[in-house]
Amino acid sequence: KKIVKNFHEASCVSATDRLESEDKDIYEHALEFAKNELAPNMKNWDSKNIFPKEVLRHVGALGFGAIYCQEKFGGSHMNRLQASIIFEALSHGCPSTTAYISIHNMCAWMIDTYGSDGLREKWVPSLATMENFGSYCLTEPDSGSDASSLKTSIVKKGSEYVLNGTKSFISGAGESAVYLVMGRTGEGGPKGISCVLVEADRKGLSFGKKEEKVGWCTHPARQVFMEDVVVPTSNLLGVEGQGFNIAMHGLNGGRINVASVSVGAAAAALEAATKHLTVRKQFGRSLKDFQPYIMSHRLQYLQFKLAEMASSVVSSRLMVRHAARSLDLKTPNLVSLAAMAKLFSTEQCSKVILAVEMILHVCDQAIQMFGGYGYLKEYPVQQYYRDIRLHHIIEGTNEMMRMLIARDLLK
Ligand code: 2MC
Repeated sequence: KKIVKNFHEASCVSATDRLESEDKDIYEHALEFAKNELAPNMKNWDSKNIFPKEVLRHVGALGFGAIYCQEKFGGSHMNRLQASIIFEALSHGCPSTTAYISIHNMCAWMIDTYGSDGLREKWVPSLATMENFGSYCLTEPDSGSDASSLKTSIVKKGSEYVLNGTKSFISGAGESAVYLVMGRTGEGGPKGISCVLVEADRKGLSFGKKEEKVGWCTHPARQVFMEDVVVPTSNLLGVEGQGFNIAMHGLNGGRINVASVSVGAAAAALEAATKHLTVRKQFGRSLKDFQPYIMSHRLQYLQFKLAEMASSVVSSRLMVRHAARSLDLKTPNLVSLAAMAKLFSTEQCSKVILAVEMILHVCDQAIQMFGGYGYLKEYPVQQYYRDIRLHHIIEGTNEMMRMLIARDLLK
């Protein structure tokens, strides 16, 4: 039963345009959930820094906890395009919560793809239902963009590994049951890095304070400290020295997912702005009518602005879905396409949301102290903006995305 309609379903900004009917159903299902279960809570979760565990379990029950993992371990066995569609739809309800779901999915996929059968059987089913949560631990206090210079040590002692080090900005830390830790088992640089699964109850694992963030407030980020944490060598993902490649393969999907979250937030903001222009009247006419015939008026450009915003949403979405299809097909250029999708969408979509704030701001100017709606927390656009602004930084800064694209062109 369809309750929520896809905004402008038959128009140029439709999110389901040209999708196969199965993918269209997936989008609408996720959107309905987002509008019914996420959107009504988004403001409260944000202002009170609530990590909505119970609702995340509903997300798991929908099959969105291990979207692209094997069915035999509880995954939904969907493709990357479908994952992108899901994250875009969910983002309408709460970009911050959706971004965490995307990181969690990256962790589930890494275990499903590189873990032993023992690790898969033990962890993927409960990650799929979101009974348990996962955290991805790459960044350290002194290694962000230069990820392969990380210092966390993983020393083999018989049938065990001993881990020492600190990880920073770890989403879900303190709440997650599993931590996928990239650490050094060998030489300096990427080839000496391995990926080990650390369970939350391991002795020597502890967490820093909950970071106070501008956005992404609906899930915690903390430092993760490891002091002589001992895990069995069977907790290794892949083989020793493969950890950096595993981390990067995870991030290719992560970058597409986070770009999808940006597209969803921008599409939601566009929807809000369009409705606002339609219902709000000033100077005896609806704001949507302030163009083109009152060209001298300060509000003259509202329609053009809306058209530019819609174009940004659609072009970003095309790029994201193109990258997702490339990841499904494992094309050789997938790294650059994922980087392009993230670079383009996160920046364009922030502009879309800034433009929404501008529209509200222009309204404010129009009748002199009309009220700064864009600045009020009552209006979700500021939250969309705060949440997706981080997407210029996480999962590889956009400067690193530019570097990856240029490197591909020049090689
Ligand atoms: N996909 C697949 N393989 C990749 C890859 C990618 N995206 N990026 C690098 N590699 C491979 C690369 O091909 C090479 O493999 P091989 O030697 O087998 O050919 C290996 O990894 C080493 O790569 P580089 O030689 O490029 O290593 P370098 O140290 O120069 O790394 C860079 C460069 C900038 C690409 C990498 O450090 C990077 O991506 N930095 C950004 C870090 C990042 O994204 N952090 C996000 C943290 S997680 C987060 O924010 C969350 C919210 C979860």
